[in-house]
Amino acid sequence: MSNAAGHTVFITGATAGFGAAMARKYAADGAKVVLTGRRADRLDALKTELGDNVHTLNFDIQDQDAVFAAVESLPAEFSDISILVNNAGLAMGMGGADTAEMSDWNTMIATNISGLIAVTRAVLPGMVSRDRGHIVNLGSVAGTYPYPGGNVYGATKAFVHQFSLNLRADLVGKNVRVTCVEPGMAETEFSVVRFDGDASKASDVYKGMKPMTPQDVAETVYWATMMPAHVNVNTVELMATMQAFAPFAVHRD
Ligand code: NDP
Ligand code: 8X3
Repeated sequence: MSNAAGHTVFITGATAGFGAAMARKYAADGAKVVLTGRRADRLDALKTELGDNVHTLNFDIQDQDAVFAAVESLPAEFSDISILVNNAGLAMGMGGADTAEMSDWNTMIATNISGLIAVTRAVLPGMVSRDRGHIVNLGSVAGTYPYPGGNVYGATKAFVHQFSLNLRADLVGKNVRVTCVEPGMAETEFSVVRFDGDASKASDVYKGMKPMTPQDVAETVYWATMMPAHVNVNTVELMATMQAFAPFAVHRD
């Protein structure tokens, strides 16, 4: 196993949760990190905390022009991205498909799918031309196992899973690896966002069970990227020990 010195790691959604934990992990291990998100104050705080090896980019991933402009704007010392972590994403609502807000569905698609592919498209040519790279996409167990209210969120994560495999297909023979990391329940701001700022509904999600932590997921991403160069970890699914699978639903009269 190598360590992260000599890497430039571009992490989307670094202002909270998994992204912030990954920023700390890679920076502590000697990487340069490029941290993105919409909350500029949090990016500034991370820069103050983590020091000179940090460059921040403040943009909304739903704005594809802003994505390409942000990647173009990188100063030379941060432009040779060797690891891209496509982490920014969100769930909005848990209503049924017949009552869910179209605007929530559109925001999830614009962020989890359109934003993720834009960052990938902006960063990938540099990786291919340098013949060095690793893209880690944040999928979810929700992309594999359906649950009530998971409708469009789960479908966006199924896209992330398949996009990751298809990237592998396109990149075979090039020195660019692709991994999809697919966690289950982990306590971050995810549920606060999902329930539109309702902190008590969000904390109920994790009541009486031990969820995973952002550090657990950061360790997993780090592990996949630090495997020797001839190994590609395709997919990692991880869950809290206290979480498992539902039985099939059967409606009876
Ligand atoms: P958090 O809500 O804690 O963090 C989400 C991050 O995404 C924030 O930094 C946020 O930054 C960023 N983000 C969201 N929307 C945008 C946007 N439009 N433009 C730029 N950045 C954006 O959630 P998690 O850390 O839990 O989630 C990270 C990823 O992991 C997501 O893709 C999520 O779907 C996935 N995931 C989460 C699980 C969980 O249980 N927590 C389980 C499985 C997968 P800002 O608001 O500053 O823009
Ligand atoms: C988040 C995990 O189980 O809340 O992607 O859908 S779950």
